[in-house]
Amino acid sequence: MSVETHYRACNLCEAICGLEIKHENGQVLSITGDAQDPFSRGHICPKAVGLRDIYEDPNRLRRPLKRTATGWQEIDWDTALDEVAARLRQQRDQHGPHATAWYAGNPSVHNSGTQLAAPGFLRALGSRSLFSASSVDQLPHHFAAWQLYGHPLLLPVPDLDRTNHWLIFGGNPLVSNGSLMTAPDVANRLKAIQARGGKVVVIDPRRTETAARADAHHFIRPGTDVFLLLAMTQVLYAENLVNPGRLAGFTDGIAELGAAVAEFTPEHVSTITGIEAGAIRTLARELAAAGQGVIYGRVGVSVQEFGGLCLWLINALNLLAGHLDEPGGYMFATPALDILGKPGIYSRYDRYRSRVRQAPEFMGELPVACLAEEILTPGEGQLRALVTSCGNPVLSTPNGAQLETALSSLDFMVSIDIYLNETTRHAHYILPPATGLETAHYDVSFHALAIRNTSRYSEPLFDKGPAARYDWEIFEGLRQRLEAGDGYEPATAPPLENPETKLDLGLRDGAYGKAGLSLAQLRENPHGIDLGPLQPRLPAALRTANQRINLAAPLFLADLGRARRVLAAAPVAAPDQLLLISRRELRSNNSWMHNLPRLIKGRNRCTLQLHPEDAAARHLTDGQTVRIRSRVGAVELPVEITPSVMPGVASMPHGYGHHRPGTQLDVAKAHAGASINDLTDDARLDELTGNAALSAVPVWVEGR
Ligand SMILES: Nc1nc2c(c(=O)[nH]1)N[C@H]1C(S)=C(S)[C@@H](COP(=O)(O)OP(=O)(O)OC[C@H]3O[C@@H](n4cnc5c(=O)[nH]c(N)nc54)[C@H](O)[C@@H]3O)O[C@H]1N2
Ligand SMILES: Nc1nc2c(c(=O)[nH]1)N[C@H]1C(S)=C(S)[C@@H](COP(=O)(O)OP(=O)(O)OC[C@H]3O[C@@H](n4cnc5c(=O)[nH]c(N)nc54)[C@H](O)[C@@H]3O)O[C@H]1N2
Ligand code: SF4
Ligand SMILES: [Mo]
Repeated sequence: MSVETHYRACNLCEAICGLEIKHENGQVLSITGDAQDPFSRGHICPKAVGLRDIYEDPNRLRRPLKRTATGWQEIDWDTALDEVAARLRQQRDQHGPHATAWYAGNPSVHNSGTQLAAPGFLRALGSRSLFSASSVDQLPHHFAAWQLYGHPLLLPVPDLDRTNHWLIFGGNPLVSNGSLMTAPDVANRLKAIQARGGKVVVIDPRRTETAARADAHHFIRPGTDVFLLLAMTQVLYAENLVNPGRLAGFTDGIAELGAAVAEFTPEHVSTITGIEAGAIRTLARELAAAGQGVIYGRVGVSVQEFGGLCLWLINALNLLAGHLDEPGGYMFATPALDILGKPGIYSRYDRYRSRVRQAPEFMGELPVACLAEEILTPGEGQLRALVTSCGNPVLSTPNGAQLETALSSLDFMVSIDIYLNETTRHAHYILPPATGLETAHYDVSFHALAIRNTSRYSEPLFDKGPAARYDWEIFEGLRQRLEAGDGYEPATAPPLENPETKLDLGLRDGAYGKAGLSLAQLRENPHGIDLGPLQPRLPAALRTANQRINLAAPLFLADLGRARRVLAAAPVAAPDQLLLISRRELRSNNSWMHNLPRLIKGRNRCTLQLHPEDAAARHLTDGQTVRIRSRVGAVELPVEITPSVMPGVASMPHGYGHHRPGTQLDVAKAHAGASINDLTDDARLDELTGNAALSAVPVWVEGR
């Protein structure tokens, strides 16, 4: 055979870069950027080669595993699916459907097989004890979108290619490659803003890689963005800079919002945020003065106690400054595949609550910060079984050590995952799907969050072989068995529903269907199809009952009371206490790519970054091992002394902590690090949205 070339989209992060893969005889020879992809234009990051390394990883699971008294045993697929379905049915019969929980992790949205097929399985499971990584990530974004625009998935994105002023709160797109903003090659798009005379400003307690390339950066005390945003809003009103333009015609609550923020003057919030009043005024004035400007917030403002309020105010500021739904501002994509579903009033909020903490459901989910207590607290409705898919909550959710204790107490657990890791080691069965290069893929979510309208479909590069199953086949196999009960007969079972059929129908029914967009057309265009720049979509796209936006929604106004109380109390940090924040690094991806030698090699990146003042106060020297303690636990790490973090702040990456026994991650184990989520506190929640407050966790740091 000769060398062949395959084109596909990288599904490791939200940037969805086009890849050009040279291969021969089932071996990958090289992975480079696809220069013909109109969206990513040849850009890739160092993680792209990870797709090959995952494919070849000897630790990656290829057969179902069953836990037995003498260890893990490989079993065949039909036995595995039969036994798992039987155990799930048994749980349901004994304890009711809601005693079995579900946790979906991040790669679920990077995997169209899971995304399109898991809902069918969940319907068959019938449980409302549903949890996901959304509640350690972006629930506040969904909450604000629901309240303002009527649907949690109607999420605006910064129109990067046309903006002249980009104000970033709590995001580090140069490392994360962008999030809730699909924008491959952020670095060059950022440079282009500057080249056309525009300005990029970053608000972050750490001088990030993005901040280093920006025109201005302000340190902010972690967890206090809500006050800065309130004060910026106040400045717009106080200085007559409110100018919603055509949006005034369908926006309510402008005056009420002005009244609600009136007390939050820049002077009033300066101490708590650590930002001078004059600088706050400048931030607001510049946003208002920018002809084409946008304020954007990401994980840093979402995973904190006031995440919901932060995202409300970020949307409101864009609207008030005239940037919402305007070119160069905060716009809505028009995706080829609609993800909003049928029109109708969205009402999936507080229909039921978590049993122990009474946290309200949102989007059919409960906060994952409540998962461990729901398993550990005895009584009517206690969780007894768990299904995980694409997730590693032991490392990714707050108080992971407590969750581990909880998982080990379950009657039954099954994980659909490619690794035997910190979470799946607690399962009774692990069902490993074919992955990455073996799968077909369409970015259902990320085309809907992209800064240009685009569409791209990827064929599998390698045949998964007859012994493997796709994620969607696992879900469909379980769904059929749950639905058929004892009557399940493999020989007479109907064919599994391939999600590609759904995809094709969705494309042909979608915004570009009439113009000919279909799966067949995408197959003929392996570099993807550009569907043009973002278009204004309001008010037609609104899903609110009256087709208007209410800036003064009662849930937000009520939650301001919580913010007022925090502001009124003197700064709470004890002098010896630091506020812990998380960071990402380019060659890593949450918790699960540390087993790839090419990505993990090099200096140890799992360090605790401290400002020189804080290190001196504790008599610490660079590289020394320190003990970090919080209300819930303690870990040890080498300290990295750097002025790039704000005084009073400690920064550590998330996704490490691979020392736990019983995993099959030979490389990651040798680079174990420590898990930040052994320090983050399950009790800290954004009460409004249910998102975990992973940022600004009080910790104590001392030399050993
Ligand atoms: N302190 C702190 N905690 C955080 C964060 C933070 O910034 N700070 N970030 C949060 C965020 S934003 C997120 S999204 C979460 C992520 O939280 P999780 O989604 O729980 O964790 P991941 O590390 O992404 O785990 C992905 C899992 O999917 C598996 N996997 C990979 N590919 C496939 C596949 O094709 N099919 C299947 N079935 N499984 C696959 C991997 O083996 C791994 O077990 O972590 C959150 N936790
Ligand atoms: N290389 C790499 N890329 C990734 C991932 C990865 O793990 N590695 N994960 C992917 C996932 S799941 C996601 S969700 C995205 C996330 O994408 P981003 O949100 O862009 O990524 P983060 O690096 O978490 O950026 C959060 C920033 O918030 C800052 N921060 C922390 N607390 C506060 C605060 O209180 N206020 C303010 N203003 N800032 C604060 C942190 O210092 C950090 O710089 O990245 C995705 N891409
Ligand atoms: S930026 Fe994201 S999508 Fe692009 S190559 Fe890197 S991991 Fe893949
Ligand atoms: Mo995430």
